[in-house]
Amino acid sequence: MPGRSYLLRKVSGSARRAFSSTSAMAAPREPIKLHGFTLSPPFRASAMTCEVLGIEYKTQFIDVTSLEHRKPAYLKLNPLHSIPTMEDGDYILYDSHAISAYLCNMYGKDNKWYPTDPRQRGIVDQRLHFDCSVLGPSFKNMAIPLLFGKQIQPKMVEHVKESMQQLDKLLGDRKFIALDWPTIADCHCSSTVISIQVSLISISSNFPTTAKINICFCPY
Ligand SMILES: N[C@@H](CCC(=O)N[C@@H](CS)C(=O)NCC(=O)O)C(=O)O
Repeated sequence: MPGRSYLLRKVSGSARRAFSSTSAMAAPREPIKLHGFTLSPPFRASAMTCEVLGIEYKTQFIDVTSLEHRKPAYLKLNPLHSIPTMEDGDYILYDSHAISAYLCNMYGKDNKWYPTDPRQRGIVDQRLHFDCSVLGPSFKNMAIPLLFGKQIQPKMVEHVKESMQQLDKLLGDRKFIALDWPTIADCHCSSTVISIQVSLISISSNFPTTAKINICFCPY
């Protein structure tokens, strides 16, 4: 039976090999491919992450109005049919928050956009999860009827208002949503907020603090 140190050496050896095969690189070998459409906040957030990191990317337009994202070609890439999906060579990833984190881990030139310090990263992750589970879904709920020309229910607007109130609390009187400088959490939250603002002008005037993050930061 092998000794403990032999097993430890073996495990750390494979961990090192696994790490070295995926360790950070300067730039992708070919442009990152992002499948989606620009009206989609998570798509724009992933595109924004490419832009701020200076990564070359190209957009593969997906027409959700003709349900292209539910067709076999797209489902082969992403069985969850969500938008966006990223292709980096033969590596495929979906969920925009995971995509942004991956791009920073893989191609980030410094630790500013997605800090490696556990406490700073913890705050950034909290904001990303907030966008993924609270802010984004409240908008998506309302966006689907909007996109297909249907009536929005008052409870959908109420839901958006509540999530904006929570975002306002997170932002306080600071300029950026997570830290004292912009991070990928700003890409994601500001992208969702700008879609909310465009869709519901009446709501956004009630949230002057939140409105500020877009004006300061959002390049779209
Ligand atoms: N958490 C996901 C949400 C993605 C999402 O819901 N995107 C919408 C477009 S904005 C979508 O895929 N809608 C079509 C569907 O869910 O089938 C992400 O950040 O990528």
